[in-house]
Amino acid sequence: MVSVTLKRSSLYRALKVPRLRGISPLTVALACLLVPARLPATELLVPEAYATIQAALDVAVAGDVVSVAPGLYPESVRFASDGVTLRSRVRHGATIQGSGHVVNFSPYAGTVEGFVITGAVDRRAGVFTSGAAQVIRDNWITGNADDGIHLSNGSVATIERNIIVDNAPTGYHSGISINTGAAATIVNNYIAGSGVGIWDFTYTGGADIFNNTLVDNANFGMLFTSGALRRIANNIIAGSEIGIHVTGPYDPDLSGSIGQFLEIDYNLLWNNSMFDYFAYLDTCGDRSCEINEGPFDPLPGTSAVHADPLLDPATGYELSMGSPAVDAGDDAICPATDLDGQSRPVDGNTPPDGFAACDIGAFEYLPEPRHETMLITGAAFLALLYRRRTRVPQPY
Ligand SMILES: [Ca+2]
Repeated sequence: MVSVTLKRSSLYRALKVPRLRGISPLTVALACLLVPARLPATELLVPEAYATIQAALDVAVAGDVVSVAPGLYPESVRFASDGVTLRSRVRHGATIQGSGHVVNFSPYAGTVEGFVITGAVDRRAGVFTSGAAQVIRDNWITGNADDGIHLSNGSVATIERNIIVDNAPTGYHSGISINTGAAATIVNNYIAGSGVGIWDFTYTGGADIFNNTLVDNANFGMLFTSGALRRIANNIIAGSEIGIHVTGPYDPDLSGSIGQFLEIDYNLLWNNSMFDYFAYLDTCGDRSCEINEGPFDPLPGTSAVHADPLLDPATGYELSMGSPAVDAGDDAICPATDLDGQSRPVDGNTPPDGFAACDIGAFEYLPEPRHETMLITGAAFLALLYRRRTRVPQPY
């Protein structure tokens, strides 16, 4: 024992490391080797501490938040670690203007929220993922020359409350493109002005698609070319050539009925110039006997609405009073909020009928205070006014 103590003392004298009462100097030395250069769960401030978003992403580790002040950031950015959150401090206050994939997760998991994302050149996407799990939330994705969001190679993404407008307006350029092996949950997004609103050709992954509003996507509102089981409900799909286009199933195990791999119900389809639904069926599973079954209207499912959604002319996407989308959705899958973060469901009838039912689409209609509703109590009236006035994008 004595000899060991002497050896340690000699070591620390030689290194000029002071002894700490009750703590082995050797323990301290080992701990110093194990402690990372920077503790996790740090907030990295751009531009206060890091001049560019990329500089912060390059040093961020799991649990960190890269917090970006309002302003224009002319860079394409790429995640460099798993589990990092890239956040605009003010919703839509910071703009990332790139030329390649503007926000590129590949191959990492992470979150991007609150940005304006713009500027991708041809064959590049506003947001690009490959592998791992991502959350893409509360962004305004616009002015990209190809897909707004492009998922690939096993990516599993949650895509919610994004405004995806005026990206490439032709061909198969999509607001959201879900490629081979990827999967997604797509909720409360507004998608307009692409060639395709949502294109799913995963074959193995698929997407659940709830409460989105898709308008004026030139060719297809939604295009499905694969056979994964999924549900499409509570969506508004208007102003395309074909509202929902289904090809397949190609998997023999799923052959025979579109209903076996797609559950399509509670959607509002309107003003799609060729067909609301169009389907090819492949009953033998190898495409050799593919037959044209379209227009197939309605596809299996219930409670479809075929009427003008009466979108608010002031915004182009919120519902107006009396819209057939109000209180017409499936409450079983109603998200807790709408695109603006408004709690849902809300009783949208005027006067209220006492039932808070989910609306179809990305926005929950809030009844205006009207003469007919003046019998409600003063407190409820003020609450309604307050809710209406706060229905604008809020900072986090
Ligand atoms: Ca409602």
